[in-house]
Amino acid sequence: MGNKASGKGKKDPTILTDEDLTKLKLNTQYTEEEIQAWHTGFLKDCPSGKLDKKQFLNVYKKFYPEGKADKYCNFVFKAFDTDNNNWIDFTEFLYAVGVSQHGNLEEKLKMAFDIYDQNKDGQINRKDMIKIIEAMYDLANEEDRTGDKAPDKRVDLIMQRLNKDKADVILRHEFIQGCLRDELLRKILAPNTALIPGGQTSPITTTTNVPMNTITTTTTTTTINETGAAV
Ligand SMILES: [Ca+2]
Ligand SMILES: [Ca+2]
Repeated sequence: MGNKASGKGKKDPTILTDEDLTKLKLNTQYTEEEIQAWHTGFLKDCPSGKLDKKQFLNVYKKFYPEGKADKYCNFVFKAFDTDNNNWIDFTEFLYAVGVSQHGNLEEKLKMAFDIYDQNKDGQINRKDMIKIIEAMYDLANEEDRTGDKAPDKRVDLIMQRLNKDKADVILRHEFIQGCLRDELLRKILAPNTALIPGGQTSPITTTTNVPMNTITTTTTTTTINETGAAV
């Protein structure tokens, strides 16, 4: 086995290497033909092979003309950009789409965790969580942030239910186990559910015809109100 693509960032992002293909076949349910087709579409929208934050944000903005998408978009972008190089390459992109389309609940929750865990150290704290709740409110154009809707109140509730050992941070397995056993938590925390109130679809990019809600997937069919919070 060669390791020609091991030097990440050095390889040509427009090229789908054998290594990429193998990885994607292993980690998604797409066939080789499907992967190739996605790749062609991806390059049409992103000829450089790089989906950058600006482009990503433009899609979100179109989708949420009333809301302020910037913050939330940043969270999602960072979660998709698993190697932290500030652009989404094709493998990162298709992995995210794959989880959205075919992932089981646990895989989707893992992705939700990644959205919360912005510094990628495998844990989320109160501050992280408050930020994302605020970003969700922005996205939904929620003005009322008082009483039960206050982000810190909401986070109190989450921490209470999620954080059984009362530590300051929530680890990945705590998050996943907590959301799996607690539907209310899932409603609040699975941001991909909250992201698409009403379950609209929209192209993530103009020509790849990836429905937005396959990228930002619905984790469950739970009902979410306009604030992105559990009803
Ligand atoms: Ca990247
Ligand atoms: Ca973290």
